[in-house]
Amino acid sequence: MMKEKQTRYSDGPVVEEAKPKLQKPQLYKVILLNDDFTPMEFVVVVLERFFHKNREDATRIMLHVHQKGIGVCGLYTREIAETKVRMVLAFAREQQHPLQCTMEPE
Ligand code: TYC
Repeated sequence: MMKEKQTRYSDGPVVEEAKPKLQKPQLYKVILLNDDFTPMEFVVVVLERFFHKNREDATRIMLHVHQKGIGVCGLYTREIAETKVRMVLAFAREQQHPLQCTMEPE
């Protein structure tokens, strides 16, 4: 077992052990934007289906976006966030809703 981080050789140089560095990945906010046409119920379903929100949280987030114009659905690493955005947009277009979804660094 490694007990000390520094080893001092008499009065000589202090030797530092290399610290193993694990970088935390940059996280991205996945964002929903309000519009006048997408039904509230559809947005709630999107939040349940793609962001694993329960109905209560999904409704709260949908109403926040409806009232403020923008809102965060969740925080994800870049590739997961990109996939969520694509899936939401594909689902909305399939149902012919103009819902907009995007991402930005945390
Ligand atoms: N504003 C929409 C309506 O009144 C509801 C809505 C909420 C649409 C959130 C988009 O991201 C959205 N039907």
